[in-house]
Amino acid sequence: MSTKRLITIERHIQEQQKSHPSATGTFTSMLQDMALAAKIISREINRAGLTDLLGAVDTINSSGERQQKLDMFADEMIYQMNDHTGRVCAMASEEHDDLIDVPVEYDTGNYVLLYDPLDGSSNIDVNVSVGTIFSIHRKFSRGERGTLEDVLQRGKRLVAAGYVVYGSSTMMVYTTGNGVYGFTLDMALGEFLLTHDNLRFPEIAQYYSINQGNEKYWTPGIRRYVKWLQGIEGEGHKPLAHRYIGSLVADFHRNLLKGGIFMYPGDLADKGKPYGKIRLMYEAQALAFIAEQAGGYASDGIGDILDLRPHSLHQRVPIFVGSRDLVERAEDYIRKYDLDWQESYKPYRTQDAILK
Ligand code: P6P
Repeated sequence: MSTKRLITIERHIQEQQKSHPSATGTFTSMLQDMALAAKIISREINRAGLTDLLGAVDTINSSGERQQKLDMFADEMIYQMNDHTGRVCAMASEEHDDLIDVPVEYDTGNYVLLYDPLDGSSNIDVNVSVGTIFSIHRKFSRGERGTLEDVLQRGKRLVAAGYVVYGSSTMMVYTTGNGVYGFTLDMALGEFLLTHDNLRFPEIAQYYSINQGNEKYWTPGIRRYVKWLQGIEGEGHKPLAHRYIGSLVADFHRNLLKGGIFMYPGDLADKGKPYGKIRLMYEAQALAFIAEQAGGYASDGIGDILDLRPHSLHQRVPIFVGSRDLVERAEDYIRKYDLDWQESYKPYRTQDAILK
């Protein structure tokens, strides 16, 4: 029996609160309730095949994707954990077109919760890892109720971010700005236990993640950068291995532990996804904050994703996230070979926020 200290996520979050003198129990309880939601979602994912929770419903989300039953379950679970607590002034979810207001019968609080309740859900039916992504901003608008301004904040202003990966085991990884910590769910105890203390990207990266099926739409810079990653172009360095699960959280998590880069670039300007596929507000910002806290970096190909001034709730963003040296090299290739793409992307990148 290991004599190492068993630290539950609840206790770790309490400890973390002490390093935030201004933090109140509210913020701590939000994180603890996210852990509870993760346990409940994990249980449903693990038995989905047996309780007819698999498969799609006939609604479409903001991304134009057919919603899976477990998407809806996860979304409702996270919403119900927070709508009545008086902790949040507003929420935003991939599964809702608009800002989610706190019901008028409940008090509001000083935080905004953004979440993708079940990312990669199209993989559920084939038993591939999926994930939950969340991040927390502090309210700054003057009114009692939250506004879109409270949601559309730059990633640099995040107070917390995390994800849950529902894989061979269920793990919750979070940061409040003092490093990144990973917890593994002990199903017998029903507790998330600290298993990855102060996670950092390894010095040497092993993997690169990109959908090779989109190669015909890659810009010249991406094409050349991938050749560099493969060791075909460049100074004769060791090639990286290609790993692409098609589930952002799972790919990000593996790259965080083993070193690597996840990319979903913007396509050639006149193709399907000139700004990529990943959403800034409830996917990219959270992973960028975690990556930065773990010694990595996240870029849209031009600059730090955490510096981007958001303009809309479901705005997409090209993303290069992971080991800092790999992300910076991607920026170099784009800067050198993708001037046309940069010119076509910049107006979208810097457009004014739509607050009405
Ligand atoms: P593609 C899942 O739908 C998702 O948003 C991410 O989890 C994943 O990384 C990406 O899309 C996969 O997209 O176009 O490569 O299938």
